[in-house]
Amino acid sequence: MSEISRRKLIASGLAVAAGTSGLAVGARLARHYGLIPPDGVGIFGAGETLTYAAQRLLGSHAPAREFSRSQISQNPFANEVDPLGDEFRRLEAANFVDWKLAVDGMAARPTTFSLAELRTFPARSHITMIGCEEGWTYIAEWTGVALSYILDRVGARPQMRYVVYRSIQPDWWESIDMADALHPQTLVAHGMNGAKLPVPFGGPLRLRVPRQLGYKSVKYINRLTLTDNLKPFGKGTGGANSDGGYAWYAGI
Ligand SMILES: Nc1nc2c(c(=O)[nH]1)N[C@H]1C(S)=C(S)[C@@H](COP(=O)(O)O)O[C@H]1N2
Ligand SMILES: [Mo]
Repeated sequence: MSEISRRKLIASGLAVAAGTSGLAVGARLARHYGLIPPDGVGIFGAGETLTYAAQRLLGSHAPAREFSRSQISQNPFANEVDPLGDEFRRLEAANFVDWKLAVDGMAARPTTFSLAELRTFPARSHITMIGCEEGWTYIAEWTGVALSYILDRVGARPQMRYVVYRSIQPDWWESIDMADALHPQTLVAHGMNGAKLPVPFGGPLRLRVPRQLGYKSVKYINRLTLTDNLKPFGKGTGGANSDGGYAWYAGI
């Protein structure tokens, strides 16, 4: 961003602090930069749109805070999930050898990867905090394949704007935009604290999006869809959580 446009943005941010007229300015700016979140017409309206746009413009490359090994939580809290179902239990009984991650949509080479294959890809790790919107957090080391590596591998088309990710739990799916999809900390995670990712924490495979709240880190993922349009998915807001009234962009 040029210095001038950055200054303009900061000025409009100040206008926001000054009152509601600033919201209109911010919303206009957000539209100009193509930064209207898919749920931007939701109950939170312009204010939420502005938060998203401001984070995208001012901090789109800022990494989530990383911690030291000594800060890893001794007793991380796994949020309870609905019963995982027969198919999951069958896959688990066979050590997940048949777990697959399908990657489809706007890709030159749509591909289905096995877990074993994903484990041979270059791995990255980071020690970050995950936090639930309900208030609790823990710090863990996450290991996995950078989502950007997978996008590269399948020949993601430059027109794509979102990655939709789905779980074996049909009610759990989410999406992120390219700022998060290409961010080096966004991982298709298969490890936690030096071991295979345990089932309560989303094993065998979880999308780890450390720059957003916990509900964007969907567990038990089995499908990624590259798209330029979120409208055809669910109610069209971009995720199961935003379909239910939460924010689509849950930046922290
Ligand atoms: N498939 C699936 N993914 C999920 C959930 C879930 O119930 N099912 N819960 C989400 C919520 S609300 C949060 S806060 C985090 C919790 O992560 P944790 O269990 O590692 O603490 O996982 C998210 N991913
Ligand atoms: Mo949560």
